[in-house]
This record gives sequence, structure tokens and C-alpha cells, in this order.
Amino acid sequence: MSHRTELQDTINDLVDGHRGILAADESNPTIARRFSAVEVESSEETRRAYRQMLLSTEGLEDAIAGVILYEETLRQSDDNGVPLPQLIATRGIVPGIKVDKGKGPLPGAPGDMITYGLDGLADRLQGYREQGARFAKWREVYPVSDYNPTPLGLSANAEMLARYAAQCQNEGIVPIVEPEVLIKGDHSITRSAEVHEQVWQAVFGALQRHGVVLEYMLLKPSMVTAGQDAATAPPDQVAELTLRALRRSVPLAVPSINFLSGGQAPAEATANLNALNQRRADGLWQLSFSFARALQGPALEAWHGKTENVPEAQAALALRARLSQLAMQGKYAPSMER
Ligand code: 5MM
Repeated sequence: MSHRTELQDTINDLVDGHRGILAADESNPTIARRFSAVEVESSEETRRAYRQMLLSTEGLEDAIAGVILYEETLRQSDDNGVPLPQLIATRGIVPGIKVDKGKGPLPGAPGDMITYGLDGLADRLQGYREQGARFAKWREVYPVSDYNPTPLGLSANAEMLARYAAQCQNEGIVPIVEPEVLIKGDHSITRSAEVHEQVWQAVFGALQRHGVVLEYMLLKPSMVTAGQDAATAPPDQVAELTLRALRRSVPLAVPSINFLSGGQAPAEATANLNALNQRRADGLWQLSFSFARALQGPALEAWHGKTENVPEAQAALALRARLSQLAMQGKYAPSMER
């Protein structure tokens, strides 16, 4: 592999033991849904203003090592004409880019999904690199039912993640591999643990078949939780079952596991990450975060599309980033929410 030094440098910058990743890579349909919940119209300019607000938050670099951007943001600039990727890179935050092209049903596997975007990926990665991106992200989603994911769903989604990751490393870009087991439904936490193990084992089998170097990638998984329509499991149980499934499935060569929040409330995701780190044994992976909603939610509500709300919104983001950072150390307490 010709890009080893570059890949290792990016890993060193992203995995420093005390910072996580901000996911700000919502596609246009997703950000439109989030904006609509706070009565903000989604346009190129409102999206630029919102992301400028997030990325110019003072002190963001204290808790955030990397930001996953959406393709459009990579080309946008702040009010002073500074490209947004440069705005963060000069403060020691690595710019990354979501490279998948959305998802749809997987033919032959009713209930399962598959993500699009492999065609032309090498060319796109070269372009993103020129625009400042040093890492990428691709998400596969797994709805849970008594029958899903099917064996075909498990293998097809794992192949996509592995082909994407191999392509990224070939271009000197660190891949974040994101298999998201959806929280939607009334499944038990036991069923969630079973599915997570199946998913991670299929993914790591495919990554190894495709020659992906595990030291030069990050895993962005969901946590093992009960479905959102079932009773919420306490953080200790989430941590215990998540760690057990990880130990059974994820090689220690992977340097960091950066969890998504997946629709958990911000305080819930933070408490679960904290419990994970309190139970984490020495020598295991770094257990960090790559939250979107659990970092941005309160900031978006405070912002409401208004310039005068920017300081309050940035304070809300800075607080969530700091609390997530404390959870990485196992030093978060719910009383800190006040
Ligand atoms: C699961 O979504 C990812 C993490 O976000 P949460 O912490 O809110 O769960 C997130 O990075 C996601 O992949 C992006 O928002 C892009 O999503 P879409 O659906 O627009 O591709």
C-alpha cells in the first residue's frame, strides 16, 4: 500500500484518547427534515449558515478531532470567504466527507436495505482529497425484525462496506465503516445484541477478505440497545452487551470505535458512552463518539435559523461536545446536564 504514512498520520490526528468526531454530514433530504422540525427552510444558504455556526464554535477543537462533512459543505465558505474545510483544519480538526449516495431496498432480501455509491468512487475520492478531506464515511443500515437482517442482507451490506473501505485506503483516505443497526421497532436488547454480533462478524470477515488494513480504519457502530418502542435498557446493560458483542466480533487492531447516537436522546447517548468507558478494560479499543443528533440537537433547537441565536446555539454544541468528551473518560454524570 502506497499511502501508509498518510493514513497513519490521519489516524494519529483522529485518535488521540480524548476527542471524538462531529457528524455534520446530513444529506439534503435529512437536513431538510431536521430544519423543518425547527421551522427553518432548507436552502443552500441556510445550510451554509447552519454549518458555519457549528464549525466556527469557539473551542470546538478541544473536544472534536474530526468533522464529517456533506459534499456541498466541502465547497462552501464562511462569511469571510474562508472555505469551511480550511476553517476547521487550521484549528487542528480533520475534515472528512460522507461518500455514500443514500440507500434503498435490497432486491431478494425483503426488509433489508443496501447503500449506493460505489460507481466512480475512486474519482470522487481524489476530488474530495483535493478539497481537503482526509477521511471518509459510508453507512449501511440494518432494520431489525424476527427475520432481518437476512443472511443475504448481512453479506451484501458487508461487501459494500469492505469495497468502499478498500477503495478509500487505496486513495490515502481513512475509511470510517458505519454499520447502523436501526433502533426502530420493539425488539429486545437481547435481539439487538444478537443482530450486532452477526453484523460486525460479517463486516470484519468482508474487510479482511478485501485486504482492508484494520489499523487504518475506524468503526462507527450503533450501541446495543433495545428498540425505541420497547422499554429502555439502563446504561450498565447497554455497556455490558455492547462490550460483549464487540469482544466477540471486532479485532483489537482497529484503533477506535466511534459510536453513532442513532436517535437516542443526547443525555442517553452520553450516559451510555460513559458506562461503556467505565467498563472498558485496559488494552481495548478507544471508545469514542461520532454523534450527529446527540451533538447537534440542542444547538439546532437554539439556532432556529436566526443570526442572533448563534452564541446560544454554539454554547449548546460546546456543552454537548464537552459532556461527550467526559463520557469518553468515564467521568460524565447526569447532574452535569444542569
Ligand atoms: C446514523 O447517522 C449518522 C450518525 O448520526 P446520529 O448520531 O444522529 O445517529 C450520521 O452521520 C448519518 O450517517 C448522516 O447524518 C447522514 O445521514 P443520511 O441519512 O442523510 O445519509
